[in-house]
Amino acid sequence: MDGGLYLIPMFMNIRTVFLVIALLAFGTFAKATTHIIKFGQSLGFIYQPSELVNVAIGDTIQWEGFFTFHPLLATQLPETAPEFHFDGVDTIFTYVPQVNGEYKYICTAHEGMGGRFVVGGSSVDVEDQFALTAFPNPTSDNLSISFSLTEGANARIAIIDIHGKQVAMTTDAFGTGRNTASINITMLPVGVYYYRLETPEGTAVRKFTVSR
Ligand SMILES: [Cu+2]
Repeated sequence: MDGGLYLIPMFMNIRTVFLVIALLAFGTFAKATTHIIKFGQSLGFIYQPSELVNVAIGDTIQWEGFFTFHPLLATQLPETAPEFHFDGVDTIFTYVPQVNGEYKYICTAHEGMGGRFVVGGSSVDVEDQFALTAFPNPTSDNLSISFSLTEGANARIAIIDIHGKQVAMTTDAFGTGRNTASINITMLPVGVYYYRLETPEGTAVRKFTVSR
């Protein structure tokens, strides 16, 4: 009798332990959040919210609006985070960050329309870190891109158009400190472009103009 009464709570305890484990596992899985960012239309030329600081790896960033009118382009990415851009007819675009750090993006059609999100609470402003600049700007035939690295590394410089598509590219080994790379842009038609510096420390994008 005593033994029987003792066994029932034991059995329930084991079940409770499994239940707690299952709930914890589900809770961890279910914690992945979808962060919705709306833009355009009645909101005007802004992203709402334009800032998200509590994003976790594996969360989904979901933009909702008209990308053909407001083309989306990532302008800052931490470390090895893949770049993103979208100007398709779909009214939803999603990105799942896999690297902690600060991400920035813009609408390429409207000056000053941009936003940022911080993953894992760590915020390193890569743009400031690189002190990325280009000259001359506007340019007609050649663009010199100047940037700082805290450690020597192979870096890639891509020229992208307002749709985020790569139109020119160069790769080289660069040293610690200040570096300058030149890229020939004589084949590019007049217009607005971006140069994207991709390094192991992160990726940063800035605008330039081709005029002749
Ligand atoms: Cu826009």
